[in-house]
Amino acid sequence: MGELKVIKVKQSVLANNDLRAERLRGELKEKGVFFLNVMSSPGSGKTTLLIELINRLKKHVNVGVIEADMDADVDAHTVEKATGVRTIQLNTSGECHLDAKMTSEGIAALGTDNIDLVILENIGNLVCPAEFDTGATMNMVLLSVPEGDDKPLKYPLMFTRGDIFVFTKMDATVVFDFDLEKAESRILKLNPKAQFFPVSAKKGDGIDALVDFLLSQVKNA
Ligand SMILES: Nc1nc2c(ncn2[C@@H]2O[C@H](COP(=O)(O)OP(=O)(O)O)[C@@H](O)[C@H]2O)c(=O)[nH]1
Ligand SMILES: [Mg+2]
Repeated sequence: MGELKVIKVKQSVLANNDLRAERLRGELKEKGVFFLNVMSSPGSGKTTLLIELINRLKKHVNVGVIEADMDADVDAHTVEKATGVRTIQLNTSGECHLDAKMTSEGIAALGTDNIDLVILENIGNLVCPAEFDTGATMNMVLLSVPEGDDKPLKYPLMFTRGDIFVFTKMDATVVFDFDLEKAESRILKLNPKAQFFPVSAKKGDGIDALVDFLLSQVKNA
């Protein structure tokens, strides 16, 4: 019997994706567009936080939004209605991640004329989106208080991929035993350069600090 041929499909898919993502990052940098990829589990507060952020950011920079979901378009309607900024919906037809090709198509559909900051609300999932470089300038990962401070232990790749980490629903610490210091030290073990922003979108706590940080990044990009 001859030797069995084994083809490492996933590796080549990821290598191709990395190339495409680098190309997209370069194109956006040339155009002066900052691309923020927002990742977290479903229900952790992405849409709610983005509305709060965008309504403050839009006074200083021009924002465009890409909402990604497997099939739905409810978040795109919600964000557009609440912020008035240019928003499109990407549907992946059942795929649980976005790759650089899909984000390139999304950004082309959104259009980058007069846009300084493109925000992508990625598909709610702590596993698949972490595997694919979208071409983003920065990855912002959310962890909500009700999910628990152990999630960096269970989903290490996601917590390695993030550049900044937002602890959401901090108002809920009164009913959940979420330990902020434990969460931070677990993330720092995976990702020593991680930066943290505890917020409550419901109460408004911590939002201004995150807005100031994002503005400084967009303006210095
Ligand atoms: N208590 C509390 N609830 C929040 C906060 N942010 C979002 N939520 C709620 O969490 C649920 C999911 O929020 P959503 O923004 O849709 O999460 P997404 O699925 O990650 O986009 C909704 O019922 C929100 O009202 C917060 O800061 N505090
Ligand atoms: Mg959402």
